[in-house]
Amino acid sequence: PDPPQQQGPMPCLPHLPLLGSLPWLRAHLPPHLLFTQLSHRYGPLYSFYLGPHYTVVINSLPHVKEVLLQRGKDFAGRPFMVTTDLLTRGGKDIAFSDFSPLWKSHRRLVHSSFTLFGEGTHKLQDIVLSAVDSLCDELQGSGGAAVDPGPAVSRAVTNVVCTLVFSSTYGRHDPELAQVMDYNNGIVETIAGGGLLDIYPWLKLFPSEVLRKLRECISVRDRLLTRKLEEHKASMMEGAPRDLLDALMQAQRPQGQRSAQQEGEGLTDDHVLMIAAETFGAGVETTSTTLLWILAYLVHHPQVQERVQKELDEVVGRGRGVCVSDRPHLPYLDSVTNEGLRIRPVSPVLIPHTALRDSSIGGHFIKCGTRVLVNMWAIHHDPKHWEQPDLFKPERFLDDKGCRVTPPSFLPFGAGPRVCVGESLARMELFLFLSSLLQRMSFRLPDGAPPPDLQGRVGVVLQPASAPCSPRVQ
Ligand code: HEM
Ligand code: PLO
Repeated sequence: PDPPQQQGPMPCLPHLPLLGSLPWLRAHLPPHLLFTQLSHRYGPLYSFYLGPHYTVVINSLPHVKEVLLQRGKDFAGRPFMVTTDLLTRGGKDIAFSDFSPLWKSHRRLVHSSFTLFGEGTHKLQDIVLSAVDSLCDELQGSGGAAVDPGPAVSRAVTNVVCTLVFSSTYGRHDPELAQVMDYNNGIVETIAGGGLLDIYPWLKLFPSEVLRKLRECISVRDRLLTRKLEEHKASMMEGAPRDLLDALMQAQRPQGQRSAQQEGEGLTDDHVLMIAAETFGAGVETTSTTLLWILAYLVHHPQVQERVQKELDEVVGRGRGVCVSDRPHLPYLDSVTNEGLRIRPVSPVLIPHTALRDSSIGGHFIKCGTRVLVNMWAIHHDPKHWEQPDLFKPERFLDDKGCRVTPPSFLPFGAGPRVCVGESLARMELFLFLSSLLQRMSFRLPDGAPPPDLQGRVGVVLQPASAPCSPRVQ
């Protein structure tokens, strides 16, 4: 049942015509921290105006459940943003596309295509293990000297996703790989940052450095992707998809009674390109960011790293590689991954949602079109749900007997109709990367170096600052 109608209106920040509440939202803090701070003053549910856009911010678990699950369908929309509109050719993707029957069927198609390399197959395992081989070589090449693992980890993850989406991999010094990493970084910095352009779309009529850079990155991406698409068209074998791009292209041409027939409906070449580009971008940025956060925390907490390695020694040993079927027997490693995703969620305010119809949150009326920001950071750091939320304590995800527990206030992938489509793929990949890295090497603080910074830089994802560490062979 719905909670009773609230007394009084929802707390709202002051606002002026045109500017809305922007003068009160000046960014001396990144959004997730600013929103958390405002919740101490205005309560867990409040609103403001981003320029003309009425926006509600959710900072407590019961309201998150209402918005994402109980009334998930009411809030499954996405706002129009200039930057994501450019990135996705007008919403021909999944993540930034507004709710529509086409979005729904394309989302389902991506989901089902993941079974190509999902759980139960050995493919992902082989792909990740071969990427980890080169990653270890590269890290060990430093001979224990201080290195920033960032670029090597990004390259390894890029190669895994490249295999999944295009069946190709890059050598370490391939100029095309550098180009891919460059354009991705450029997009992460410029996209959906809640910048003025996404608030006042008409600003795009004026020269803008952000838009110039974004357009440039997008055109590099498009050249590269179009070539991949053409190559795939020429070499594809009907009925035997090699990768996500094949699966998408085959769904474009339904044959006979195939059940994917409806899902391929309306799937133009533009859609195929945008969906492939997005899966590629999401696959790379989220996984590498999470891995780097976890490595930074392991450098801070050597006793946690030793416990992971002890578990690996007991369950897997050193004589063979880790495999997917080891995962159920490695609960501590999973708890470290979860604690990493809790304390530094890749996407601390998710992607903005909008109300698709008149609805309600916490008994307050919400008008169709309202923007809704879910501050998952606040939930993941709420002292009501977590003891000492700012400390890295993987044991929170284990019970007394060492078995896994998942608290309801842990939602790094979101929930409901817009939940991350890549969740199980991401979890499997994180498991394979972390286990095989830590089986082979340890990450330590270089002598005399300060511990890595744990604040993070905010782009479309929350990234750790580059932090040198000394990888040593186990
Ligand atoms: C959406 C988290 C990995 C593809 C999301 C959202 C979050 C998230 C928080 C937004 C949910 C919302 O707006 O309510 C993560 C995390 C990852 C991860 C923490 C890894 C650690 C991946 C991977 C892929 C992927 C590997 C693809 C291969 C997507 C897509 C959406 C999405 C397509 C948009 C879904 C929609 O709007 O319908 N993810 N993600 N993600 N994710 Fe992930
Ligand atoms: C990363 C840079 C790529 O060039 C484009 C891209 C596509 C999908 C985005 C991803 C970027 C960042 C992380 C996002 C993902 C969709 C879902 C995911 C926003 C911008 C998360 C964590 O929500």
